[in-house]
Amino acid sequence: MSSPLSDSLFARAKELIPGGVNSPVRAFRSVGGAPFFVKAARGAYLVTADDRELVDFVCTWGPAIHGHNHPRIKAAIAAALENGTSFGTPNPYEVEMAGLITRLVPSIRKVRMCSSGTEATMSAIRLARGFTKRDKIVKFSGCYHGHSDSLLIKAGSGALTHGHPDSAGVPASFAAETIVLPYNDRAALAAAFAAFPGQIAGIIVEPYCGNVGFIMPDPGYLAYLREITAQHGTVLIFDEVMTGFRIALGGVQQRENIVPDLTCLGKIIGGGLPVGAFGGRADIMDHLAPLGPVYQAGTLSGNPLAMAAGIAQLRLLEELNPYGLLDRLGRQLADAVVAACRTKGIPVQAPQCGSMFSFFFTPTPVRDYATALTGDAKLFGRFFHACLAGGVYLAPSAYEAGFLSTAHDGPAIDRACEVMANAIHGL
Ligand code: HOZ
Repeated sequence: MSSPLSDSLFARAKELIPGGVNSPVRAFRSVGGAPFFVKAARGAYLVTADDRELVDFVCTWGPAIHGHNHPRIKAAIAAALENGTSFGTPNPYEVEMAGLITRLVPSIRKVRMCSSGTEATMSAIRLARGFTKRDKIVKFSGCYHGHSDSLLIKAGSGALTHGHPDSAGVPASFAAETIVLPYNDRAALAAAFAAFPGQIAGIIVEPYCGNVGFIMPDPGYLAYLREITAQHGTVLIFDEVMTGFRIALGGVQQRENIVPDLTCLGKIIGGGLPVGAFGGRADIMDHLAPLGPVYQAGTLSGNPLAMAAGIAQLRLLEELNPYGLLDRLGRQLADAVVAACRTKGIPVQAPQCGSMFSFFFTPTPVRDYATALTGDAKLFGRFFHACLAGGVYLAPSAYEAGFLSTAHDGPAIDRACEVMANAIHGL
């Protein structure tokens, strides 16, 4: 979707910013072509620098669950702005936010705010290590937990998309403390506990994976994680940066009825402003400085504008309880693509839960990293570009989840279903 304005902005950006982007997932390298530039976003739509309107299924990578620039969130930010942008002291907003989070996600008895999902997962890992006095952690291949050293190993998202799931720059000695296992594989986990008795500080998992495409757990798998971690005194960390307040008000843990020890949050709780949070059992959280020996800090943690935006977003979710609507929209979209693929004879897997979805062009059911890679990424690239030409924006990677918002209800979803079905027919 090149245009003179986007092309010249990108040319200039490439001179000044590595790859022309401030986060690799925004580059179009795996689907081909060049990213477009956006000057505004409203409801379900992005407005490009060239005045094209696109139905947006990236939703700023998850936060925009009420659509872009919702009037209530805008008003909350504007009101907070009157009082200042950052205080560097405790503020009333962060207390209100902590109250909301602990009420809506009952496994979180105490919470610490930070500025990104990466900070949340990095800090939760350090806390698990400090609490257990053990060094090893377990993560699952294809899960992405931000870009801290311990976690950038067999990682999903941009790391996988751009072919560097084990990032350069992570010392081998750090990586040696991270045990990487296949998701949904109970035997592999049992073997790891047997191989490293009393050494595993924590398991971190995206309970529903969103960074290798969208993948759900086998029935009973999350309960197994809870059981085996409890047996071994290992901290169970749910990374709900994507799924928190999106899959349900109380996240995947509410939907699956699992109580993790720690939970990482981000995206939705910032209402579109930079934010992260981690929280859980009070006895673990009290190991954080200033009460305990595990250090964690941040100049803009609990930032009043981000807190005000997040509070407005969470209150709106409580008021509207939109999860039935979001699931209906998600199913409508998945059904439209699956039906078109069936007509055309294209094998597809379309996992979807509520407002998260993805499409893998493969006959193989997708339940982990290895099966996700069976998807035809080249075909996905053609599908992506056909959608974009028709005015629908999906994440520019076969290995990212799609996101819906309440604003997609109505003309946006109908238009998207038609465009996406036509895109399949044209492949
Ligand atoms: N976590 C998101 C990708 N799966 C988006 C954040 C980023 O820019 O990497």
